[in-house]
Amino acid sequence: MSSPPGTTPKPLDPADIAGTRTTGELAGAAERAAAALLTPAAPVRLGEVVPAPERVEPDPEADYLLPADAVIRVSAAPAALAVAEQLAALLRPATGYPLPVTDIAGQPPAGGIVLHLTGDADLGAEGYRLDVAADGVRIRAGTAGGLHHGVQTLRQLLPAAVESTTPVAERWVLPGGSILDRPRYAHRGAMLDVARHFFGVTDVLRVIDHLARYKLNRLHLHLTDDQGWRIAVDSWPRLAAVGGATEVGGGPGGYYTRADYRRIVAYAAARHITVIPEIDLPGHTNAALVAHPELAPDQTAPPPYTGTEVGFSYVDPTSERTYDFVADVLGELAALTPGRWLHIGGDEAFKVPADVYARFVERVQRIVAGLGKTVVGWHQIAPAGHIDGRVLQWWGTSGDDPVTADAVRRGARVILSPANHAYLDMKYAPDTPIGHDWAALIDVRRAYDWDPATHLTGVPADAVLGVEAPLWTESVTTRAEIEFMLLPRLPAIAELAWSPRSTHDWDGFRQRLAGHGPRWTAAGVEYHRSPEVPWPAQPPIPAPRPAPRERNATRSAQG
Ligand code: TNX
Repeated sequence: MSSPPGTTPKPLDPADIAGTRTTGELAGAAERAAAALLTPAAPVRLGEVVPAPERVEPDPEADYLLPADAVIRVSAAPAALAVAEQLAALLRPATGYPLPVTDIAGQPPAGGIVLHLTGDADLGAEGYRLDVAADGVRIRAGTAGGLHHGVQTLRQLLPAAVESTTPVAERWVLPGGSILDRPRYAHRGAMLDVARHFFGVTDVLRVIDHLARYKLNRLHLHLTDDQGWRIAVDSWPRLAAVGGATEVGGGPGGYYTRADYRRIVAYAAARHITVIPEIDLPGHTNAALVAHPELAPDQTAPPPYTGTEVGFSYVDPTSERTYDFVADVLGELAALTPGRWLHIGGDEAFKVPADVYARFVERVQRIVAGLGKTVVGWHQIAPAGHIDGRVLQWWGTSGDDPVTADAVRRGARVILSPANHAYLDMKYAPDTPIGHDWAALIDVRRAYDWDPATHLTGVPADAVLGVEAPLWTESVTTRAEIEFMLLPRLPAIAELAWSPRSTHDWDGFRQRLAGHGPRWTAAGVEYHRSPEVPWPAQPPIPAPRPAPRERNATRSAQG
């Protein structure tokens, strides 16, 4: 039963072992398994892409073998050239091929990989078309962003070993046929909480890589909270210097300099991802109050906070000094942020009376508008007055929220982050070593099985801008732990955000997702080996071991 070339190697087939009686037969089974391990991996099938493409037309006669002397040819526009250089940088380590990038005009038309910026309006701002033929691969798009997404698809169509950082002997075959692909939603995001635990620039860049792989286009950074202030503000230097020195559990904390933040924004932009920075107001501000007691309602510095409770702190909404602070901080952040959005938080300001809170939010919304930005806030800001373009990020658990529905009737748009489906800080299962469970246990199926268009009663499909998966980090302390919580649920959320509803199919999804396990392994990335996904056999990957300390925020489910 040795695997013919071109089939997936299977180390030890349980059926093979079950039927085995003698030691000779056992040795035979082991030999076959060893032989299978040496056979080349099956070529990926054209539809085996996450998120699922809009349209897939395989042509088994048209497989393409990438030759060692392949050239990447690209339209002569700087943004397209940058995409081509990234493709080359992705493919060079594992293939060991030189893959020079050249201008499309100067080269003969056939062979190699072509990235072609066309005027194709029907592909939209982010769509692409990918054609694999026996003599070459072509990606066409109306924008560099579309080419970038096409490149992510191309990458997934190569054998998993393409993710290796060192050269691998492999037949670099792409399956023949055509893909036409466009996103369902304009907003496809993830959030990283760098306030509860601080993560350095390289960790954030790695998260951006994961977003890019799955065609996400927004990174929301939760930059401030009770436990730490993570962004340098020139006009209020104590915020980062003093407020940045703490984190959950008593670690050293940290903050991003302006140069650090710019580096994150630029790296994201090069991957067609917009950074949405959040300054959480008026609550979740203990770290700011430690640095600036004059902002506190009693003008007294609170002790630094390294626990995981919420809802106790707030900047004084009746003091003009507070609005100076808000205007200065948001002004500097707006100047550093090329993206359209500023997130003002707004969640869990339990100690601020409702009418005072609404007036505070309205004033901060006007400050954001005055800076030329569009305001985003957690859905708690819903009762405040409408301002042009405002966006509510809904994190409830019930699907029924009349206050948010009313804000939508008044003109607000919604990003969906239902905590019981999209919160990546929730445990997968009761025995997940880190994470919370106040909203739900979220296995891969639960992350996947909901529909953004119909999730919120009274919020019509056209009011939904998209989907975002937040990772709160009260219990997440390392890059490996970030990846363990992201993978494999982030691709599930990405598919909800990108793929047409007509492709939605749990069984098909988990089969396609399974092929990503070996990719992450080849890339040295930790992931949770969910039992719901039929991962191909490969060496077991140990789960990250949590440090011994208090990890669970105290919280009850709320909508
Ligand atoms: C709720 S979601 C919070 C965060 C916590 C998270 C823990 C939201 C806007 N606020 O402060 O970190 O739950 O799951």
